[in-house]
Amino acid sequence: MRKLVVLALVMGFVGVASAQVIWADDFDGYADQAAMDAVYTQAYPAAPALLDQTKGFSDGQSVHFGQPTVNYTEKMYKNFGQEVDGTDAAPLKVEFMVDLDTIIWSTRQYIELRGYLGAGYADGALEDLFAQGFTSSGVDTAKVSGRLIGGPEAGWFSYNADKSLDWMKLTMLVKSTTVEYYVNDVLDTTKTRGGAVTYDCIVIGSGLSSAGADVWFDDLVVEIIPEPASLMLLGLLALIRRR
Ligand SMILES: [Ca+2]
Repeated sequence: MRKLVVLALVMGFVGVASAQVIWADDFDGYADQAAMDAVYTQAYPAAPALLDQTKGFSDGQSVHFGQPTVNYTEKMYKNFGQEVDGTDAAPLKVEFMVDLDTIIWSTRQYIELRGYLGAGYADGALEDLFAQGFTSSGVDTAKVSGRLIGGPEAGWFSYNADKSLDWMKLTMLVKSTTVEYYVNDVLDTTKTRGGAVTYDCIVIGSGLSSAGADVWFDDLVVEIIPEPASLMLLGLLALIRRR
């Protein structure tokens, strides 16, 4: 009987501790550009964000941004088909790998989590936005850049972390009243988020001119992660089971 109770508890916490994946893409499964374009919407179809079939982080493919000379080029988005939000108990995580081939001030490429009044990209007013990547003005352009548009700290900001020529893992954790920005799993900056808003799409690429560096994004994950307390309990239960 006791074993059954422990098993039920473990199953319960496994349920709590399993991340709820909202969107995930390693860009590895696309046979060609058309296959990726069938999954994402290109904001500017005449100058699309490009599938790179020669380079990736954990595999051989990624999404690649060259050096667009004009605005309104190279940006794509994915609507989640649902509204999501994060809390302290269950943060909403946006994570991806990014690579640069040159460290130069003029790079403008990033990934954004957006929330519109309606059901997805450009459906009514833009209510909130968080970004990670690189921008070229109003920040220390030697560093990684981040952005939020709501709350008392709205605007672009510079990370503590420098840009790198190695693949970097960038992570945003949207919690109840804060957003945490991480580089390679290390907390870099914490900002106060605006009011309660739900999020409905992910946007890849700035759509802006971006001279000097090529940028690749890979291994994108948007998910709601379990609270650390649940993970700790799960670990404890696993220990009890082992004993
Ligand atoms: Ca990949």
